Amino acid sequence: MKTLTTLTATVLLGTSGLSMAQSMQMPMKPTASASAAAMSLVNGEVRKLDPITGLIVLRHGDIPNLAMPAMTMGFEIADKKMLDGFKVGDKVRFQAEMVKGKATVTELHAVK
Ligand SMILES: [Cu+2]
Repeated sequence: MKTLTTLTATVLLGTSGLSMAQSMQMPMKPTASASAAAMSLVNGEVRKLDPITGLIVLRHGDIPNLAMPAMTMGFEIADKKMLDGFKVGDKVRFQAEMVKGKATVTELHAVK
């Protein structure tokens, strides 16, 4: 009985360890998983972008996690590489967070 209990605990630990590893990989793999959907991507349209300075201006819908209504505004970009392939007028879905006091796009997806 004691052995069985220890085994169960080990299995549970192993499972939670795995899901933790998966969630830590999330920012690296912005694929359409259940977790990504739960992070409430926001609809937007590219109005301006500057890959040199890492600035993007988006006309965006409500951003619940920033308590922000729809507007057009500039964002920092978490990684300038994220702007690769985007151009003015592109429809996007994105995730924004406050990073060091600045509204920063942390995820950016093209909408086809
Ligand atoms: Cu805004």
